[in-house]
Amino acid sequence: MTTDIDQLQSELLAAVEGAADLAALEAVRVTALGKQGTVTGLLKTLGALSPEERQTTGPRIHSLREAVTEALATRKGALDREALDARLASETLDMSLPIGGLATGSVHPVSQVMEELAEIFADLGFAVATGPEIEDDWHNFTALNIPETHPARAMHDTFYFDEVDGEGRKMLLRTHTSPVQIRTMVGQKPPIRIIAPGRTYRSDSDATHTPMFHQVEGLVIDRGITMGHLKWTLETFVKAFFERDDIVLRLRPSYFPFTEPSMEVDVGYTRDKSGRRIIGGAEPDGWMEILGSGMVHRKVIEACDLDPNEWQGFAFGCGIDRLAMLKYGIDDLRAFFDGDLRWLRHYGFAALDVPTLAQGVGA
Ligand code: 2NM
Repeated sequence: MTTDIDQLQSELLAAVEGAADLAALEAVRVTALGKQGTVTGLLKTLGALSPEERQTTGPRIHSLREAVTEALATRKGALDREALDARLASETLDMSLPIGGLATGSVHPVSQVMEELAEIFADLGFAVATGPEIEDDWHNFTALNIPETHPARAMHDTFYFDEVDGEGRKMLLRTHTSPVQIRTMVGQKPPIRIIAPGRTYRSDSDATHTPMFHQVEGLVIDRGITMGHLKWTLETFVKAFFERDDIVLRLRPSYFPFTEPSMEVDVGYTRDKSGRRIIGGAEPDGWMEILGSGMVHRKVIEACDLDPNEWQGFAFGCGIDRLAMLKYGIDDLRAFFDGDLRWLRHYGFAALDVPTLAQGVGA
């Protein structure tokens, strides 16, 4: 009997040790401790033994059961850990994988530049304002001191709708973002500091003009605003945008109906070794026009129900598409709106890899 029990114990412990997985271990458990199990069978024989035999054999069988139970628990713990390790190894998600392999899109250069503009002007205290792309001729023209006879109002320049709005105003696709400035001046009390970026529309189509293009305009209205504030703001903006300090601006007198005085703003460029124009340089080789600006005309301030003797301001406007071309070296405007995936992959920015002002645009 004694040797049977010893023999059985070493067989069972070997089987427990040898169980390759949880299913095999469970099979060993049933073989030993199940209803028909070998150890269970031995326990059942105790009742038929004489009291003396029970005293010697009983403890041996119980210790057999304990040894097997403990071995089963130990082995189960080891197999559970192995199973968890295998799962962790096969199910990990590598958070450091480059998104290039997973990303399905990229940030368009126009969106990229809009983000940069918002960031630069936010630092100067400007909010971003938006408005409808379908406008009425009061907000787009009349309030801006653009006369009925002005060529910009002509059918061949502006996209008009057949309908008029509830107040009998002609409906059109806005030709600039200036109506956003008008809506802001009508709707909120000065001081005002905003930029208005967005889509604009003109009936124009050639190598350098698309019927839809993007503009950003800026507006400051406060007491005692001067041309000095305008010049400093534009200089600060241009230097931040092109990321160099040695940029010279040239202000040329000009004419816009909505500003007086008005001026066009040129940036000085120099040439690199291969003769390409580079924005900036203390001693410019030539000038590129990039902005229009001026002091907001008192008739515009009056049209928005503000007193021009109390409130003055400056405004400016420029083409975002052109800014993007100059900054990122893109030479074909029409490709901006073709939706060619190869172009977007080449010129697009990764959503999580947006160049910041601190980081620069790199080589
Ligand atoms: C430009 C040039 C000059 C301009 C003026 C206004 C407003 F609404 F305040 F009168 N908004 N934008 C402006 C002035 C725009 O773009 C070339």
